[in-house]
Amino acid sequence: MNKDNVAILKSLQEHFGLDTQHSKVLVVGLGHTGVSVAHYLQKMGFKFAITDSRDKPPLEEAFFQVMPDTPIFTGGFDESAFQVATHIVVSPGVSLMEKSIVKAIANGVKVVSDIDLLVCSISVPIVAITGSNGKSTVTTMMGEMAKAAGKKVAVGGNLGTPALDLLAEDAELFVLELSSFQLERTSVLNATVATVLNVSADHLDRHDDIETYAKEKQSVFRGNGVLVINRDDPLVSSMCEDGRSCLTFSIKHSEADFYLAISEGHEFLMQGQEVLMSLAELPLEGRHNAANALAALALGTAVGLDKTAMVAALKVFKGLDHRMQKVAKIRGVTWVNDSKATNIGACAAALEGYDTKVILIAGGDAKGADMNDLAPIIKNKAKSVVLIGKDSGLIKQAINESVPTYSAKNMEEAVNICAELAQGGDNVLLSPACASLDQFKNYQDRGNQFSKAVLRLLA
Ligand code: UMA
Ligand code: ADP
Repeated sequence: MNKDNVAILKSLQEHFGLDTQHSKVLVVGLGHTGVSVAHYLQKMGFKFAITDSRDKPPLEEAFFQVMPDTPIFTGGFDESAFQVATHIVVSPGVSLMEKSIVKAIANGVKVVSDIDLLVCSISVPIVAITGSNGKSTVTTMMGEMAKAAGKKVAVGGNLGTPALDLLAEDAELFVLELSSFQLERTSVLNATVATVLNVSADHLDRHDDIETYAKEKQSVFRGNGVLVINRDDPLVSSMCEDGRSCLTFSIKHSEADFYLAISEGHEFLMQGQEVLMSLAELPLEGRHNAANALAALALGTAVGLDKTAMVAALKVFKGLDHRMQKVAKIRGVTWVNDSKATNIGACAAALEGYDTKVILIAGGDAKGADMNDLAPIIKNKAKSVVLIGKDSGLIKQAINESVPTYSAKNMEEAVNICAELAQGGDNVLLSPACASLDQFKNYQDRGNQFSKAVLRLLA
């Protein structure tokens, strides 16, 4: 449940020195986070302004309609606005290394995140989920499990609904997907249970190196809640802390609390000696989704969800669009849309799930990742690779002719090349290992263009 306003203001004052009389808050970024923060600050009676570096942020007009009196500075981060601010709430898409922000922090301005504001506003358990891959899947799974167990649950964060908008739901449980950007600017999170699902190279254009990125992820464990640890990931395993209650999951080791076991040729999701369900009953493709299900079961167990309800929810969970989503089977060729694979780890997990070699479509913006890390698995699991996008050269170079590569100008051409290469029984997988923004509006647009081009093959 939400705290009452008096308790919220007390908590904000204690943690951040925020008070409605003296504090002046600058909201940096007029995106979904910025708008949710503005609504929150207005409701709580704070003085605030907004700045966005773009000339015309798309949400500006709609925002102006509902809050015409809010000062908005666009077309650059306004120095004068930073000078009068006592606190800044920086949207996750804006780097803390921005000149104006670095200067403001050096001058004693305090950084508060939307997640901090949420934490100070509720008195119910939080389940916090981070990792390089699988966050959205596990967050959604957890939400479905909690609903099946009869909980009034609010599900959001990086997943889509900004954390502060979830307050409207006055829920008894919050399930939050948190990105490394959200975590790096959050200081008071104390989740009842938290997990780092895995750590693989991502966003290295924003973080100094993978160790720094892993540290940001690890901060999800701040406080004294239960840790849910992936035993199969060495970077995550090393995050176990002495004296903390810890649940482990694994698809490789039966010593974990939640694990996979084989019996008479069938695999089962297990907790200790108890069979929870057969893996065949999980309607999702890929072994990484077995890991996701085990993680979700561990998280649910830590907040006391009913086991039967959790398992029932998993058995009907169909997964999210653009993640290992089967588009069509045409003339014996199966086409799979994994457009959300925006980093090497996700593409590698997708490839690992196949027993036979696939035709892979990859490429886009590599975000500073080293494509040499992807080359061995491509060599093992791809029979040919069709490359698209800005950093296709990096992948081609890394593959170094160990697998035939083809270049395509756009998605339609990539699909057509795959259609020529594929024979009955083949799988064609779009799993780009890169961000999409160099050629597409977003990963959804990339996935939709893929699906449309595939369906045109039917004509
Ligand atoms: N902005 C600037 N200057 C900059 C960069 C951004 O002024 O240099 C402005 C943008 O113009 C925008 C505003 O800042 O108007 C806010 O941008 P934002 O990028 O923080 O976007 P939001 O709309 O607030 O969405 C954010 C998350 N976006 C990012 O982290 C990039 C959303 O995650 C999240 O769903 C939302 O908050 C609610 O919590 C998206 C995402 O891509 C899905 N996340 C990354 C990922 O999953 O890999 C981390
Ligand atoms: P995130 O929210 O962390 O981006 P998603 O659930 O949206 O995670 O999945 C993103 C990509 O990662 C998809 O390509 C999906 O197939 C892949 N993926 C999902 N779970 C895992 C996992 N546990 N390990 C590796 N890759 C995964």
